Amino acid sequence: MERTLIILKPDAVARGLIGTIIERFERKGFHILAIKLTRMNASTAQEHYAMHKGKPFYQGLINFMTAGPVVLLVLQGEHAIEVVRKMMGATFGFQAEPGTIRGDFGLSSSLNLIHGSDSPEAAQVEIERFFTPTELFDGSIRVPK
Ligand code: IDP
Ligand code: MG
Repeated sequence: MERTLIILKPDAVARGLIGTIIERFERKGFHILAIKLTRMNASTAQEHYAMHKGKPFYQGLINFMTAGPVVLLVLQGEHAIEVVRKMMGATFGFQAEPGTIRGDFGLSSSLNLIHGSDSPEAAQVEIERFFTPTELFDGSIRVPK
C-alpha cells in the first residue's frame, strides 16, 4: 500500500473543482488519510519546488502556488503514486489526454490544477512537509462503548 501527497493548486480551488477532483480519487478507491485547505507561504513553495530552482518558470511557479488557497491531501492505495500520476495526466493541459484531470479541466501551460508526488521518496518528504503524523487517519471507525 502506497501513500502520496496531492496538492489541488490555487487554480483548482478558485475554479470550484475541489469536489470534482477529489470525487475521482474516492471513486477510484483511494482512501483519504488527511485533507487540509491552506495558503502556502513562499518559503514552503520554494522548498517544495526546489528541484526547479533556476528554471525560467520557477518564480512564476512560486507566485502561482502562493496566489491563493490550496487543498493538501494524503491518499493511500495500491500503487497510489503511479495511479495518481496517470489520473493527473501530462504536465500541461493542452497535452494531457482527455480522461485525465489536467486533460479534462485545463488547457494552460502553467496553471495545471494538481500536484502529485512522483516517487516513494518524494511522497514521504512531501507528506512530512505538510502534515504531522497525528493528522493522518487510517479510515477505521471506532464506535464508543
Ligand atoms: P509535474 O507537475 O507534471 O510533475 P514538473 O515538470 O515536475 O511537472 O513541473 C512542476 C510544476 O512546475 C508543473 O506542475 C507546473 O505547475 C510548473 N511548470 C513546469 N514546467 C513549466 C513551464 O514550462 N512553464 C510554466 N510552469 C511550468
Ligand atoms: Mg514533477
